[in-house]
Amino acid sequence: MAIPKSEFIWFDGALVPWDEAKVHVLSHVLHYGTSIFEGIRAYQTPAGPAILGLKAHVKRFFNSGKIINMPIPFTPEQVSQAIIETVAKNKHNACYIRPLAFRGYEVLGVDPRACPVQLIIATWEWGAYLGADALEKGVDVGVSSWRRMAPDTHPSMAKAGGNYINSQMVVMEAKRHGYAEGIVLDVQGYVSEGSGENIFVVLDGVIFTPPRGNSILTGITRQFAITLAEEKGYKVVEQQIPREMLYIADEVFFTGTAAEITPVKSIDGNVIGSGSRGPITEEIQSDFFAIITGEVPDRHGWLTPVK
Ligand code: PPE
Repeated sequence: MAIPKSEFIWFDGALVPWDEAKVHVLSHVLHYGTSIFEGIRAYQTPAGPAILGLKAHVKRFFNSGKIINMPIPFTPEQVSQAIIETVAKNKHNACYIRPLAFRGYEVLGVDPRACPVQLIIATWEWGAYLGADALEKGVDVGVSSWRRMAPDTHPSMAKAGGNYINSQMVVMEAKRHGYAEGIVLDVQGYVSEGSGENIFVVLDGVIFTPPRGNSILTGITRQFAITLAEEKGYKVVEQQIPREMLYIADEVFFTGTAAEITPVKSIDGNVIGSGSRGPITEEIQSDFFAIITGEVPDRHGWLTPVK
């Protein structure tokens, strides 16, 4: 489905009409994937729209820029304010927010440094990422034949445009096989993540997730899930996960801004647990949704009101 248009896109310091936010075809980013981005959501709460994890996302955005040597020509405070302004001016109750910094038009050739760094912030309304039933019923997924990029190749901790060729190969293969999503192993064969989600595995009451060293993007939602699980008294262990641990897991779930907290009901045709959303997944999920929709107090300060 085409992106549902909003009124404005914030572009290099000002809001411009959606259809006018354009770049030159010789912009460096188009040729070499020279961009960093974020995916953020704003949720509808009784007090108006609120942005989830704004501070953490803006911090990761600047860290991504630092990692790939793309200095963002605004301060974190300016970017945060611009995000709030864009959501407000587009009059969303709830939306997905996409800040993107990229190298623009000046020179071509691999070395990007002479090209200006430009910044856009777009917002649109985006529903459940992995399908309407996914949050409740779970999704069928498969392990990809592709591997996540090795740690000394692409920087997985940077949310950089170029990294997403890997994710695209993973998700296209998964869909070709009839799955909703793919799980990708790292270069050593340990579980890394989904094409656009982090992964958690529940086995014998303990919750496992791959650490930074397994070529993951360090997800903001991943950290929210860890916080909520620990608060409930669960032990969360960051450790290398062999593929077969997925098959014998009691529960598996994905976390991500777009995917939120989505249960996995089968992997490579192996039914996970009872083949539907598991009880620990449900507990963390309902806690998460209660906070982000303002049903219970925002005890961790995760929400930023838009107005
Ligand atoms: N791993 C990858 C590779 C990834 O792209 C995401 C987010 C995550 C983990 C989870 O990170 P976080 O959102 O901070 O919890 N993927 C974004 C892009 C999805 C897209 O299709 O574009 C997202 O969820 O917004």
